[in-house]
Amino acid sequence: MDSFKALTVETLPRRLGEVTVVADRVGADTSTWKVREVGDGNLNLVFIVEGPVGAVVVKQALPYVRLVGDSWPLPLKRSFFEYHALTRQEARAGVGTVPKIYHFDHAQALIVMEYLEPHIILRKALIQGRQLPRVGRDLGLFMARTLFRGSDLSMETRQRKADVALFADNAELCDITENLVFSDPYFDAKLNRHTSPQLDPVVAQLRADRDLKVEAQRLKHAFAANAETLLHGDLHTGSIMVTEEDTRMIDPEFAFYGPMAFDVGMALANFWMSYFSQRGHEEGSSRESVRDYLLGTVVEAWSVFRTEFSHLWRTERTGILYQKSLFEDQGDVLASEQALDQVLHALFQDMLGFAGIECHRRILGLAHNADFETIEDADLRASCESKALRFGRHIVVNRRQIHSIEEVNALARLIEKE
Ligand code: SR1
Ligand code: MG
Repeated sequence: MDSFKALTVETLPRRLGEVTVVADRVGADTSTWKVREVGDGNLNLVFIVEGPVGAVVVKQALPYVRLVGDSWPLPLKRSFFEYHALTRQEARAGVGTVPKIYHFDHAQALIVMEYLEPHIILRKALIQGRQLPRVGRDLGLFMARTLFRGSDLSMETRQRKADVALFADNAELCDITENLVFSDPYFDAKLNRHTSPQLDPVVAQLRADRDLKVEAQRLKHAFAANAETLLHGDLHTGSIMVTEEDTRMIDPEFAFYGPMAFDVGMALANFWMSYFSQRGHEEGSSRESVRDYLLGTVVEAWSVFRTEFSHLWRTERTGILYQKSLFEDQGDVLASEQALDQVLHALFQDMLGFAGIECHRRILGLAHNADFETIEDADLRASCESKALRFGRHIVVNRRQIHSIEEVNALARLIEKE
């Protein structure tokens, strides 16, 4: 087995030209290949390889965190987890919800996959003020199908336990989330940064907020201890590629078995952050309709998620939890509906908690969002960020008193107008 070597634009054709499936997709004569490195994420190399026959994407893990450098080593095995997560997501959510995989090389930590064109990253589209009509529905379906079908509500339990054990080895990526998401934002951690000194007073207030810190740790406890389903693990708007007609979820290298509400909370938080950032992108023309679109998309994603999850509950509940033999087979359909309501209610509350935490870490922690970072005017940026921080605090701490997604959006509108 060849030892790992990071690819470059120059070495890639030689290294992949002999892989039949790649040559078939791009063209056999590697001298005709055009290779670009386009990775702008925090961790990996990403190449687009184009040739006379077609194009592919090559994603390769590096043995360290790209954003920070080789002072922060990170295992290559994350590529193995990404590959296995993509295959499970495609099986559970359907062909066309994730990129097609053409080739996986374990030793080189690389995945050759479908080049999605003319797709762009959803976050970039939202910063431009584009309103993608399919994304709420597609995201809601994807989350319901992957989260339900990866859980003990659906899977054969021995197989699920084996899978939990397999993904438990993605511990270093979980460690990143456990620290960067749940703890660092709430104290003066070394890797923290916030770009606007104007935020100093609100940051100090959050870090002194006992209720918030206790809730953040309760949510961290759920993240670390509740191996409920196979999560994407990093489902934000930078992990979604879109056109007007198509939506694909990418980048599940943080995949592991955790609480269902984590993916949903992280995804919706990024729409709410986009909402609070829009004021910073108005440049003379109002973004009111974009703001309405974003809150509408949140409602759609959540209600499609709920409806599809409920449908799967009623039609595919083949696992060890809430067995039909206890409920429907005894003629007690209402018991099954009561249990479903309770599961969805708990999921909604935890979703709000995870969403609020995600808002905080993207403004105060190491890994920020371009939604805010690309606002040049420092005062305007700080005002947008401060609203998102206050919104986040409210939905974390008061999540048990909030009963509908419309209530959350009404709160967002109130804070946005302040
Ligand atoms: C050091 S990695 C920082 C962040 O980038 C990834 O996309 C995840 O969101 C992670 O938290
Ligand atoms: Mg990523």
